[in-house]
Amino acid sequence: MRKMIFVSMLVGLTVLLAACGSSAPMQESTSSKDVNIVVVSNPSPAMMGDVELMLTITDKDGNPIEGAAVNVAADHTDMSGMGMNGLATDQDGGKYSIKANFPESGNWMLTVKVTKDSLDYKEDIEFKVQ
Ligand SMILES: [Cu+2]
Repeated sequence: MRKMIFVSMLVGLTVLLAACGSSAPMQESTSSKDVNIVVVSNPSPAMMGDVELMLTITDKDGNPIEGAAVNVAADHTDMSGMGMNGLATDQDGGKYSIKANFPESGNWMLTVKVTKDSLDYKEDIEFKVQ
């Protein structure tokens, strides 16, 4: 519990510092670089069957985004009706992990949704399964 409070204070401080350090006017639109998502799979490259996806999520300054709700959806690009999704587990340090079972190889599309406070970010990431 104490750790959680510390983390949220740290993130709050980071946001404040970024806001003070920037002389640019506030912008409403969320550019695709406000949040960076890097996905690594285990095994790598991903194989058909059980795969662990590890996501590293950082803000535009490279600071980890911790304590966010991270929903990962996977869709088989070549077909419809093969979607699955779930909430990734927070591993601290801006890292999140989720296990998935890919029933088929081919081109999949991961849709990662990151929500935290006023942040509401979504990104599609192409993902190949061998
Ligand atoms: Cu399929």
